[in-house]
Amino acid sequence: MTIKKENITIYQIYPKSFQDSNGDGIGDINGIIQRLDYIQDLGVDMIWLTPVFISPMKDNGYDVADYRNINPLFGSMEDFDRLVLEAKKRNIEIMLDMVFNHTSTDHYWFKEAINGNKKYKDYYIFSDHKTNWKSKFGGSSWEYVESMNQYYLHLFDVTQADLNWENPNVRQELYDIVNFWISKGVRGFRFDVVNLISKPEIFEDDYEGDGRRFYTDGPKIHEYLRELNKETFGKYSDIVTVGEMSSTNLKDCALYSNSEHTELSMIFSFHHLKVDYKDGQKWELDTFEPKKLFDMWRTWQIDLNINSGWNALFLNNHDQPRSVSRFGSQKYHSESAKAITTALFLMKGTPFIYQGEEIGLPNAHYNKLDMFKDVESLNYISSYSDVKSKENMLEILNQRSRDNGRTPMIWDKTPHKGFSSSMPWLDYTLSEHAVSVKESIHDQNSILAYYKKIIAFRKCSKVIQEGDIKFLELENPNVFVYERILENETYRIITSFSKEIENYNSDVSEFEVVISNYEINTLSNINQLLPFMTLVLKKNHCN
Ligand code: TEU
Ligand code: CA
Repeated sequence: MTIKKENITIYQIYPKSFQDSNGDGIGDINGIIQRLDYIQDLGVDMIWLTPVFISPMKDNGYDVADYRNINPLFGSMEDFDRLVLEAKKRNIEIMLDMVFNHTSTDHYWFKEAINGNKKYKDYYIFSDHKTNWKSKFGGSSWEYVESMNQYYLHLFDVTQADLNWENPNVRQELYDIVNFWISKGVRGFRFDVVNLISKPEIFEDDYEGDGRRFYTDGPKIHEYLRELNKETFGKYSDIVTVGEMSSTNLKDCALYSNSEHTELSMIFSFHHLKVDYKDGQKWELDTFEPKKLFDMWRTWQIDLNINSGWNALFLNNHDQPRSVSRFGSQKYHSESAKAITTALFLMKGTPFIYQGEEIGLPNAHYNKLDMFKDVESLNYISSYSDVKSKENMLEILNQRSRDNGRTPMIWDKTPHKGFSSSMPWLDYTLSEHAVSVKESIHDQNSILAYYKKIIAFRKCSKVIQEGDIKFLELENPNVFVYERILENETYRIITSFSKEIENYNSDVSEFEVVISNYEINTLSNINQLLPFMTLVLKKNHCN
């Protein structure tokens, strides 16, 4: 099969938490190789690995100190080469994570810069004055370097210094890195927070916000992405790219993912993952109203389609709490996991499954603050411990911490869950709803079995891959309905996001049931939907 954004499903691996092969409690590349048959059996076409490069791991690899070598924690370059080869044998390609907005302050370039090497000083953003911009991980986004009497910019952690994309030498270095990995057989790239790389010419205080309006989707962003494309992956027809777009907008995203292929294949946007934030604040809890999610999905689908852009379809990744805990239900754990994925993955775009999602892995449900390990969570605890109680912070972290998505995989129910032979670097989820891969494989009704069904269905359906999308029943607060249409075929996908039985009337006599998360084979009239019921219905106009 030729790799095309329309017909592939991508599986994201967070290597640290996937499979440990040497008993140090940390997942590694050889562990991934051991699990390739499982991944192939799922039916996915590409694996995205979050960063496995040399790194002090302050931000779990998003602080890269050497882009061309593998972190010994994860293995060696030989291991990586074997992974590429073994994956290809199974018709699976590898996507790497390129963190090009910033490097670790341990990177040779940064060390040279603060040692007074002028060439490398111009690789970063140094300034005599700081602005009032906030780092995305808390605190100021400028750090003072005494020996230079200057500040450097870090939009993320203080150990993640922003690169100066204005400098053509920096851009060339980064393009060479992409080409290096292409020559190793890599066929996919995810570009981390790539819409933040173009900074303004003048740095000024932001009196309306935290500074992001000055550098998000910045002045030269499209110019830089076009150059990156032209100098690297744009020379090949079988490479898939996705840009992570932080706090972005529809207009730029249509350009980033335009069908002329001058920038990237597709985008990750996050507006749909802020629908349960109170007043946009990550650390403030709010009740989830499904209609807010539906509205956001519809907006992004319709707008990117009209403007020839392309969405990545996802609810989970290593920065997000688990979708089943967030938008689903504990009581209807299995039904809700299946419903959510049906609604999401049959829309127009490229689906991304995040490790563990396919077995319905829930949030961490930790019972102690010190079980959290993520730099963002630790910064949160230290900045709020004076104003919030421990219980309150624990409740919030159990819903919002990035560690919810980073707990190790549960392969079986032995003490170390088949993940490792010793204590894992981060505790397993304590949730009683966690089901192992082993249990799932033997259960025809498992979430895993259902994911396989959806992936396989998508793979052989041109309508789902390429058809138009039309949304119905826009005012319904709990039921999400759309049709996918191509030539003489129509699929109607109806999904309830309600824990209750929904009164819902619809004449579907022209349709047949193709997939459902409840045992239903035929139906002519719908009167009600059971909790988290999903139905994939098909109408053939020639009949
Ligand atoms: O994430 C960017 C990003 O904006 C998120 O970290 C976001 O701020 C956070 O999830 C909100 O709570 C990317 C990577 O995915 C993330 O793991 C890195 O920490 C970050 O970039 C810096 O490289
Ligand atoms: Ca290991």
